[in-house]
Amino acid sequence: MKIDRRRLEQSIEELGRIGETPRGGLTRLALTDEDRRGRDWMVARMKDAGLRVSVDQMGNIFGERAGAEPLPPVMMGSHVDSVPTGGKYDGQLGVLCALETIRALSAHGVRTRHPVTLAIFTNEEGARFQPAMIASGVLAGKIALEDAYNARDRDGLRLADELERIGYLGPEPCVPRAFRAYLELHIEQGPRLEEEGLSVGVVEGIVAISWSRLTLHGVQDHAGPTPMRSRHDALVAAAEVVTGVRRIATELGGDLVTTVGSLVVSPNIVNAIPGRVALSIDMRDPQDATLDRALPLLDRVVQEACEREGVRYELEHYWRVPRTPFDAGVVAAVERAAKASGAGWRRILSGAGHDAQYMAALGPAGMVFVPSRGGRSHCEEEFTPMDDIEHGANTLFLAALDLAGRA
Ligand code: HGY
Ligand code: MN
Ligand code: MN
Repeated sequence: MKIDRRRLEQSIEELGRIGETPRGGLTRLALTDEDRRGRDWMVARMKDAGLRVSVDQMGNIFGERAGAEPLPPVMMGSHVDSVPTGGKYDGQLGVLCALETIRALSAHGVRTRHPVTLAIFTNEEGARFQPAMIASGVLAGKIALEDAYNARDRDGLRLADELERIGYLGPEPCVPRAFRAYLELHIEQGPRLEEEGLSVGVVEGIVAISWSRLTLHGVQDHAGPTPMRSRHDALVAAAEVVTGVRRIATELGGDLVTTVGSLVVSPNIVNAIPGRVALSIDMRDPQDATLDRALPLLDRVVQEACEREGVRYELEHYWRVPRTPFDAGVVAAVERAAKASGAGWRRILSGAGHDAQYMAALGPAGMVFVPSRGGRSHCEEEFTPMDDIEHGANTLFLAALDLAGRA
């Protein structure tokens, strides 16, 4: 038994057109009108597939295919929101391969013992509202609903109000729910599978992640008459923080990665000394202990940069997800499925965060990776060949069938 490659390819093309950018990428930020259109398209396909669709308080969408027995479901999911000028595969592939798995079960007339549920999680990317994976975080009981509701985007709009506005503030409580297993197919977003000519990654776990936000308060002044000796330039301090964050990664070495991805300057004009800079720091490592060493180094980098420039600051380490090992039984089921699919595969660790990270706190979870061309992601160049997608989707299908059992 296999998935239907053509039907899957067509769904990828159709969903990929909602929020498509002129260069063939995707901008579908959480809770925007494009996100609403993407959600509506998915809900229509889930109903076409005969699923019982429900929406919870965080806008997470669930589509359940009944099982022969009243057992906890095998859940498969991912996200449909993207980063700005992102790609059409991050998140999209996970929900569409899960949909295709369900369609294939029906096409082959398979009744499973456990129900099979498709899940679509809100705001996985953390691009519009922070932190990332906020809705699976609430579902896992790791983030308070009120805190999530009060998250604001750069225009000051509240997450709850935007959920309401697009019509996806659902009635179902967003609370932990039992499941037999959670499976997520996702692009690797790194170079390993492609370098080794493999189609499938059997994911053993996800790295530890830390997000911090830093606001630097200098003295806004005129770029002309203000003597250099009396300046307190928030952007000069920020520049030293940016290079200091990179230095932490080079000094601690290993697999630690550090990134300043967002930097907002005000007043951000040619002829004024920047009075305020807000920036983000993302740090990740396979070991929590390394992040525990890196964070005090970050504190020191910020303190020294601000002392040199006479700038005040607020630094908040506001999000931390521990290194997440996946359930050995689910990883073994994914490995069996990869072997049965005939694809080239290897075990692999995820350097990107996923909703599976929070779902692993609730029950047995695992992931299936497919390659990223050139290892690229979170960019319009993001791409995965259909042959690899087919292998990954068949692996997901076989793993879900293995875990759900045949009636
Ligand atoms: O940040 C991440 O790793 C994911 O793309 N949200
Ligand atoms: Mn993703
Ligand atoms: Mn992503």
